[in-house]
Amino acid sequence: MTSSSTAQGQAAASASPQLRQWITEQRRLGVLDATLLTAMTAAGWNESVARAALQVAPVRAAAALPEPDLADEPGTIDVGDRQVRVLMSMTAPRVVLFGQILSDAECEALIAAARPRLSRSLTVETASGGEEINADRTSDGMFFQRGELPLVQQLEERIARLLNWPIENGEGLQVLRYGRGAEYKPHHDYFDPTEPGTASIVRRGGQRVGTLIIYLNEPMQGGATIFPEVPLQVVPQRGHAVFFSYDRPDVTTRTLHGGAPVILGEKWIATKWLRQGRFD
Ligand code: PD2
Ligand code: ZN
Repeated sequence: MTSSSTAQGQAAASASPQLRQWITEQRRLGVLDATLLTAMTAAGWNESVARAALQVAPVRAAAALPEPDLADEPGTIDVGDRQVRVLMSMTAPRVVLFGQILSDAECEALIAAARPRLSRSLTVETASGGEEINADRTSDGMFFQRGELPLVQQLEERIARLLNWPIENGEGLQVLRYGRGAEYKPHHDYFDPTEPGTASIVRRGGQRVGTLIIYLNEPMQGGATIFPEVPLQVVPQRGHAVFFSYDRPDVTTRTLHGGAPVILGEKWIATKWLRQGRFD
């Protein structure tokens, strides 16, 4: 490799995912690369980094997915106010297991804030676009508004940095409690495009493209998150999180997953679903 191609490679590596995503979005809006280069250098970007970013940024936003930066095989990822551990990753399906996304005290605080607001979980009913009680999902749950509490805001900022995905594309954080025997039978998190209600659901924010399930406590027995087609079983550990993404709303993503019944104790999780676009 020549020294100039090494320098180019270094410049490309310093073009942050956020910068690349911004370029892709501007291109989608019809802004020419020459205009983008002027804007980036005016904003203080080094010109070679800006040129490299233009080269590596995807041309079409549709291909972009939430994704942690694992190219250099890091053991931890800096999310601003915390180092999140990378514990396991696989590519097909894309599943990554993280540690220490929340401290024990933060897990307790989220549970305490959510507990008084729990009610029986509903599932989105794609046949109509409404919500319904579903025998496949026997947990209790609640949603926080985005940024509703400082802790929620902090967690959302961590997730955005961890997965290189805008906060605005996230649904409100959902907290779920599974008592003994409660479960969430295997399902996909994307909305089935063949169902009549899906068109109205995806009008706000587009399809779901990724899920982060954060474990807030540890059931004594049972309650694993399962991916039957992989097969993979993630045992809940407080402060850990499992992430998976799906680039199309189709079974071939092999992202079928469920919450196995809790046998002993209870299970608390927080789920962040990520959409293609702004979920306002
Ligand atoms: O609680 C779980 O492990 C689980 C399993 C499947 C949660 C979800 N899906 C979800 O929140 O989408
Ligand atoms: Zn799910």
